[in-house]
Amino acid sequence: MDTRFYEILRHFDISLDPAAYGNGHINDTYIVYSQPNYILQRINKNVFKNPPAVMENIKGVTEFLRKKIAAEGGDPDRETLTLIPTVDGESYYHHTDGEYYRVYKFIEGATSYDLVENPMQLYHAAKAFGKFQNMLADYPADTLHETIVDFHNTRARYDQFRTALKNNASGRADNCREEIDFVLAREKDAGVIVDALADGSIPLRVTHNDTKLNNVLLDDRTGEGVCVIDLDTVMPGSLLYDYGDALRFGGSSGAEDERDLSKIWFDTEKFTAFTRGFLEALPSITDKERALLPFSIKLMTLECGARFLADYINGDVYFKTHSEDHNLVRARTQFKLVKEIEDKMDELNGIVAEIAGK
Ligand code: ADP
Ligand code: GN1
Ligand code: MG
Repeated sequence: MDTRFYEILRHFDISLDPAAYGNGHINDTYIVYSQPNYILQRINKNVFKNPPAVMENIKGVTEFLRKKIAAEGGDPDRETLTLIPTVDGESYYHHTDGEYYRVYKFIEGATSYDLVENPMQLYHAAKAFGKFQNMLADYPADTLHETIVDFHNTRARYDQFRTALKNNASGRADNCREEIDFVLAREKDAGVIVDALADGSIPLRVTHNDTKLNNVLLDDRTGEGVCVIDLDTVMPGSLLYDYGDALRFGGSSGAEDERDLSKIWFDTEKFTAFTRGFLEALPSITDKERALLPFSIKLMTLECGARFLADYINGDVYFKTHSEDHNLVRARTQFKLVKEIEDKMDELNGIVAEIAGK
């Protein structure tokens, strides 16, 4: 059995570790330089209440993907995450400090982008996320744990938002009345996707649910998608969650935490590139799903903005922050984008119809 996991934990003082890595908002990620390199992660227990269930999902999904990738002649070590087991053969290590750690093979020769540099990156990311959904289409969905309950249930997100307002734990609610009103004024949209899933008018699929551009690695040589990562939220959901969330981030002209809102707009070129890749990869999309694509970007952006704002009001207890108003700044970019998407809705619907040839 591979002893490297113990070695890493013994020789790597995680709490003081200088080799922190990446820009995820949730887990603590470290790079372990060795031959070969590894990624070590401490799972965020505040966000994921049941880390063993998260790991059971990831183990199941990555083993399933490995077989499919190998059968298609691909390289499973590069095209999906590879968990390094502990000496006891477990997929994670529950340390005496109460924390849960896991180790993945570091995927070389590929990059995770925190900012979109050109629309082609979105085309390739869309193909990778679309392919990911395709490969999981026959995964036994009933074996998946719901790692975060109601993750993209926007109605439930509104309930959480109202609870944050009522408690006002940070006392910051008075600093952001305009933003609070922006969220509350749009509640009528909250049920559209959840209701369509519930009445069966759109299908439940196995989805990734966190399709930020930095959760896919793009090949340094070809620019193509290599591997979809950050599998903590793989759960049954809607194709619209993956599409909408990817363009929430990728369709923006700027960073998620850009302070200068004049630099933030919704970029139809990026939108077109992503949509083209996604529709090419997922010909199984239904008419109703396709009709809701632009709307889903607006809803996922509104939902994420409401989550950032709720966290600001709760006192920054969920997302990692690097300044006092980081979550408020993030929420503002999301709301600027929501407004932009609302204004461009007809144009976006027209582009989808054109790409789909409808
Ligand atoms: P979080 O849930 O905090 O977003 P991620 O799993 O997305 O954590 O990891 C954070 C970052 O670490 C990613 O955006 C990526 O840059 C990098 N990363 C994670 N896993 C790997 C891997 N196996 N190989 C290379 N880079 C990785
Ligand atoms: C978090 O883990 P990361 O950084 O890829 C969050 C997403 C948000 C995103 C906003 C488990 O994603 O839902 O959309 O931040 N993940 C979780 O940047 O809450
Ligand atoms: Mg991530």
